Amino acid sequence: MKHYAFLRKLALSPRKIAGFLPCAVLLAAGVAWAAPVAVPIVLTGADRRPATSLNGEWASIVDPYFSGLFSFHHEEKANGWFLNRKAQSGDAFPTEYDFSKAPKLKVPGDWNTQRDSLFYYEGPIWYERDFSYQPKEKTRVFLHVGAANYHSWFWVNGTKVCEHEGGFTAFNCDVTAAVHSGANFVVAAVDNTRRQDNVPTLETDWWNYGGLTREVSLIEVPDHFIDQYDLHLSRGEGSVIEGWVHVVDAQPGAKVEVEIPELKAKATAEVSDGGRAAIHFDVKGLERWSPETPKLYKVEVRTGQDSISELMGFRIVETRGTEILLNGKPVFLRGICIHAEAPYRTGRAYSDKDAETLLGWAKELGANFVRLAHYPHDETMLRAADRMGLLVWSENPVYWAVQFDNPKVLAKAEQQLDEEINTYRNHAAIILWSMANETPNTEARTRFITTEATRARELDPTRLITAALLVRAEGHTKIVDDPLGKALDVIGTNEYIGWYEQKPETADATEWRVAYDKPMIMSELGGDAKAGLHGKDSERWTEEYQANIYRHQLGMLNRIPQLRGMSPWILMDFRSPNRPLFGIQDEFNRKGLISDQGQKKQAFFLLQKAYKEKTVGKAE
Ligand code: GCB
Repeated sequence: MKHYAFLRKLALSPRKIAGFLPCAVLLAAGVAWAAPVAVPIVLTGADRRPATSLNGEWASIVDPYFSGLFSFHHEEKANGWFLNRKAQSGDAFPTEYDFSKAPKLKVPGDWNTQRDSLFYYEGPIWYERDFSYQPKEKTRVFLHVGAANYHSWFWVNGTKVCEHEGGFTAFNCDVTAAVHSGANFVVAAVDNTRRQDNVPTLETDWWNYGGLTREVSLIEVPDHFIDQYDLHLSRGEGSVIEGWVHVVDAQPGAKVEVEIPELKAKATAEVSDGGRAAIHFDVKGLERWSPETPKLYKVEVRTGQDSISELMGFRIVETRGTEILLNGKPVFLRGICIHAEAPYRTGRAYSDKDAETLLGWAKELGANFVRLAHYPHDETMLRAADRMGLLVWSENPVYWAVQFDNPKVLAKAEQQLDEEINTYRNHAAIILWSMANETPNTEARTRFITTEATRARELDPTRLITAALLVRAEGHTKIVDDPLGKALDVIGTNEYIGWYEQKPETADATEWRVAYDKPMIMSELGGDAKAGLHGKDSERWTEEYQANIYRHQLGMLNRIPQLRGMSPWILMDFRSPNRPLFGIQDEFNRKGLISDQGQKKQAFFLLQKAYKEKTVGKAE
């Protein structure tokens, strides 16, 4: 993007130097600059660093008018609730809040499923938590936030430490200057108000879960520290691992080491201008990561006093004509879409257990691929996918009709894309970065998403770029010619024959015309069924009707020559306010193959059979 050109010349990503040039970055992002506000940074592998957890119970105050931050004339208050004031006898003014008496909310966790009165709540809520801390010499300390939906503000001991937009990416606020020895407190305000110029925008088909939805911790690093790194297998012959390690505040000539002890392989490189050390080394005897052999290696990344021990797989993904190649061999993606909805308890998923359950079901289905829709999921999902051998489609939340002609919205989308890629770039499981879902075919849209795709390729040229497109029809012919296809490596298409259009049987007579000589993934298909509701194949909402959609779809999919994958909609029922049909939907999208309480529907077994017997998709 144009605003970032001056940063690129310095070979730095805007997020990376955000800590040093906060005002410039805010201006670049089109945000009005009032006072210097620290911009959070990305720490790759944050979950591999020793951390002090701040999970648990936080005091909470619901503040629908945001009077804790804004005065009656809507000016930002100097004595807002972030001061965590305690009333004193003789005070000349009343203190109208008290965190020590306020009810609690659990972190991580959305607020909607924790308190009945917050089920539909959209607005700001304040959080407060006490912690004790002992500052150390030559140590920087970051407040790590796994995700806060959507806009969040953080203060430590009354000092503002950062502000962040975007509900699905992790960020880290430098709190070194704000913490002190002994008792400390952190206050957060989180606002999940939907706005037209947000990403995502006003309309989505999932619940707008608010709050500190993922884990929060304190991470200590030495004063010269590794913030981001990228290590991957080079495309081409042999086994060469390449990439870079970036060191913040690196001394001139500082050394970086990358070691894979199991392979007896080690690289040493010098940090150059801009803080990056280029890595390039041969490894012998490397077992490549794949769904069949999800081999992970311990990788040590070190500089000076700082070190991170990663668990990484190495593999190559590329396209050849209409094929997707994994480690040089054609692969068919037998997949399923997944929302970050927590199995059994509903609400936003965040834990290892949630990930194991969801991805365990995907494995049981016979999948080798999951589309993590429609936003970046928690890193626990990616760690589990690496471990379990599931290829991943990871998605930026440019969903439906965001304001494509608004440069501020582009900056928000790019910021979230940067955070997603820089946080998750070392997960072997991820093969596809998806730019968007079901966007309207307009010039502004095509320009916007092409800009995003260019940005994604610059940040990470090792993966494939995709998006889920809408498809048009002429009679029984489905036509894939959305101009956005030009910007993609792999075309994703969504269709709902048998549910939103025509009958399940119509699929038998449907042909596909695809204008691009590229691999295609049927990124959505399906229909609703209430688990346990039975009837004829022709009766909507029954398990039989849903299974019948799948039966007819499978035949049609096999007739699309360039189809290289599929991810039906969706693994498990999930909450959506668009789905009020009483007694059937009850505010759940019921297109799951499994109910939110874990009951498998008939379509699960039908698809499982097709995946296990490989009767759908190209032979590999
Ligand atoms: C779609 C959307 C997805 C919805 C689904 C549905 O096309 O991509 O987010 O939930 O359809 O169930 O209508």
